[in-house]
Amino acid sequence: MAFKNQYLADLMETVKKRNPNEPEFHQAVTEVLESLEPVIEKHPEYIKMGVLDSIVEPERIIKFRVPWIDDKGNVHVNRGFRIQFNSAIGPYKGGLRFHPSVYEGIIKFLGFEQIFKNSLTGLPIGGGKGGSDFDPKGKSDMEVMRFCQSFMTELAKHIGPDTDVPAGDIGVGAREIGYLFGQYKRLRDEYSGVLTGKGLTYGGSLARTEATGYGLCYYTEEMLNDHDDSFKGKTVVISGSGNVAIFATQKATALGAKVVALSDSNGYIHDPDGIDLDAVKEIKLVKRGRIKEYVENHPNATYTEGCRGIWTIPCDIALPCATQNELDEDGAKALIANGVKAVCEGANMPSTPEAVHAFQSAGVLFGPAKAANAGGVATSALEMSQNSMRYSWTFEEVDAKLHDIMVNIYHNSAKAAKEYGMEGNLVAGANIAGFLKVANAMLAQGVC
Ligand code: NDP
Ligand code: 2IT
Repeated sequence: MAFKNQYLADLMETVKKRNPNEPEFHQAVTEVLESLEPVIEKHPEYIKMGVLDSIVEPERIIKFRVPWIDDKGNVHVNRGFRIQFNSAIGPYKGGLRFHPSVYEGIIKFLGFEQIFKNSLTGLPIGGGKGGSDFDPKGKSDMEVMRFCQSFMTELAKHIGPDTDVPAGDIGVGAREIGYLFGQYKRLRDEYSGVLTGKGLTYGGSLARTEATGYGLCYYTEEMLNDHDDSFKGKTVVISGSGNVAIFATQKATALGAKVVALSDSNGYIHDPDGIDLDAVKEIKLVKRGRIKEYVENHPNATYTEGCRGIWTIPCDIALPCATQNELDEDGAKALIANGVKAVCEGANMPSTPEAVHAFQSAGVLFGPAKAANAGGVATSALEMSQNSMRYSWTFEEVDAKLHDIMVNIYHNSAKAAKEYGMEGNLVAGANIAGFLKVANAMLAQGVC
């Protein structure tokens, strides 16, 4: 889509020129700037004070070498990144991704999205993201440990509980966070909430593991309730089979839906009887295996090679929970043809712009990632609060706060969309509501 506003068109050109060959970052910025057209027409002060020029430029980019030694004694060198994007409303906060596809553009898009997502939670957290092109798949625990220790040896110089608080993302779960935390503590001689997603024996919060998937379902349920509908009796397709997908499956099932499909980067399973989540947890969380192993013990289930075909399975609700741009226009058209009612994004930017447009044009309820998957980082912020208090809330207390946060995100986004003349457009609503809080904090703090 072309920008009607010349200032925004010029800004987008500058972003592309300054960040060449980073299509994911361009995609994320384009979507946000498009939503902000009516906002800056009403508030020219954001342009005058350079808020938009600043918000698309990271405060700091840290890029470093990560050497490590495998079990056979061979030396490997990976690249590490931490992008500290915006600290207007709190310390930088956002996950670390370990995946071979990671490069600066991926971390930049994720860090940019994180600014608005974190703002939507209503909690005092700025935006940041990091990671490495290291692939934890097929590595031994000792190799992962040595990698994490090397990664943290550099990262520790740049983070801290009041400065920047990383967490998990793709390829970074409890095991990696444990090794990273251990190394930070050793280097700094400091026991603090410098990372979230920690184990429960050393400062982790109850419900953080479940939070992104649960939060996604709380948001989706609220959106459906607002349209006199719910998860009850619905057929659901979820992509991915990692942290977000597994706990989205658990909560959607608890809310009365039947989840019939999951995937990984090789292919997808379809179980018309409803996914047996204990079996998936055993394969993915305990054995770190592949999703195709599921069909060995589930005779009614089928496995298909290739992950994009998952969107051809008929369903009422689709929850993409794997990775960016995994749901394209063809996938969207297949879902729409099969009568999908709602799509909410568990992964970050899983739908291409063409897919989002197809859903919105067809009247499908569409919940964008920065709103729908904010439950993970929101609960990370609750972990930071508990660490600061040196106290822990019960599972039920954290879960209740998470639920309230997701309900508020839905309504605040819906309200912002309406206020700016785009009723029902939850993409624009999330971008506007997320932006306003950060922009006003930036204005108040002066050009800096
Ligand atoms: P995990 O590493 O636990 O799981 C990732 C899942 O996505 C795996 O099933 C993986 O399959 C699949 N996947 C990864 N890359 C690709 C690819 N290129 N094509 C197809 N499938 C792929 O990560 P999470 O569940 O934590 O993260 C999933 C998504 O949710 C990401 O977009 C992440 O940014 C987002 N997210 C995560 C949050 C969290 O708290 N963890 C919070 C908010 C958003 P395979 O095993 O084959 O690689
Ligand atoms: O994309 C995300 O919001 C996350 N990976 C979670 C970040 C966090 O700090 O918990």
